[in-house]
Amino acid sequence: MFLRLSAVVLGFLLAVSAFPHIPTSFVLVGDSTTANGTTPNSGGWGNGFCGSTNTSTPSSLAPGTPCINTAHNGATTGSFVANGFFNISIAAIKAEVAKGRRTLVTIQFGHNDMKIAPPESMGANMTEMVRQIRALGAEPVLVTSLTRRTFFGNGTIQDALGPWADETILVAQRLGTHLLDLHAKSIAYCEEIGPDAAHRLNREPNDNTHLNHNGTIVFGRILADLMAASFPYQLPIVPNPPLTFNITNGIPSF
Ligand SMILES: *[C@@H]1O[C@H](CO)[C@@H](O)[C@H](O)[C@H]1NC(C)=O
Ligand SMILES: *[C@@H]1O[C@H](CO)[C@@H](O)[C@H](O)[C@H]1NC(C)=O
Ligand SMILES: *[C@@H]1O[C@H](CO)[C@@H](O)[C@H](O)[C@H]1NC(C)=O
Ligand SMILES: *[C@@H]1O[C@H](CO)[C@@H](O)[C@H](O)[C@H]1NC(C)=O
Ligand SMILES: *[C@@H]1O[C@H](CO)[C@@H](O)[C@H](O)[C@H]1NC(C)=O
Ligand SMILES: *[C@@H]1O[C@H](CO)[C@@H](O)[C@H](O)[C@H]1NC(C)=O
Ligand SMILES: CC(=O)N[C@H]1CO[C@H](CO)[C@@H](O)[C@@H]1O
Repeated sequence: MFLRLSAVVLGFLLAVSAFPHIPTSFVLVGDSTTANGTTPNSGGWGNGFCGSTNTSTPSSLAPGTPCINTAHNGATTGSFVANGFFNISIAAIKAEVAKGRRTLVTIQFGHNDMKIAPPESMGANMTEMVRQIRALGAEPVLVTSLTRRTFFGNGTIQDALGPWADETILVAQRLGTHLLDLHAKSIAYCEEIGPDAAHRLNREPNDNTHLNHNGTIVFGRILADLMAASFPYQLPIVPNPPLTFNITNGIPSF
């Protein structure tokens, strides 16, 4: 019975992923917890979501789906614009929209914004990013900050990013954008797998912020599943049932 049911579920998932979608592109905007990890003090979920031939990281997307990671380590919403990185994002968005593609743009900040200003400052800057992205004919998708994997002795996550996640949610509600609550989902999963397994996903043993290869696979899948749920049956996201099973059930994959 279980096998039969699994076969039906698998068949359904394959059918969904094979469905001819509107040509879609993704552009990622954010800090090091989204970035591709090419520089030290970097490495987020972007490679696991987009895939990376450079690091042999499998993609969460159907083959041929453009996914352009413009996230930059150390960036706040303010410095991302002031240092010209947002202009690089804008150029990528324009190029994808010009090809007639539905272009989804993720925006995730907080890790560095929290070091310099209250949440409302990030919120105001995010609001302006959303306005500009919409003006280009693309769709902003707000993402709450990936959690740091720092634990209290009792096994709960020591969360400092909460107010910045809440601000992101507030901006999404005010502006009516899609919202992926990566902050809540990543806290829940890290608390379920516990500190030892969570720290095996660290880029360096004592770096609880950035992700190694296995970490980008896990959190890239969490992002992909949140995205697929937010746009049901619309996106060229390829399911990974065994990895999603581990994530949903709090089982460490690595
Ligand atoms: C990583 O991201 C940076 C900044 O966007 C970009 O310059 C670089 O080409 C990317 N590297 C790879 C291997 O994708
Ligand atoms: C938001 O942008 C303004 C400049 O427009 C900048 O002064 C401020 O520091 C930025 N806030 C954050 C949190 O980056
Ligand atoms: C980004 O592009 C705009 C429009 O071309 C320009 O006015 C602005 O100076 C650019 N920002 C940076 C930091 O180069
Ligand atoms: C865990 O410890 C922290 C820090 O002492 C405390 O704030 C929190 O309430 C505790 N949580 C639980 C579930 O015991
Ligand atoms: C799921 O977790 C198990 C137990 O750690 C592991 O052996 C397996 O490789 C994981 N599967 C995936 C797809 O990550
Ligand atoms: C990733 O997981 C594999 C399989 O468990 C393991 O062999 C490898 O050492 C891990 N990589 C890192 C960087 O921890
Ligand atoms: C993160 C990573 O492995 N980056 C490598 C990508 O490839 C270039 C050469 O093309 C290397 O210099 C980077 O170290």
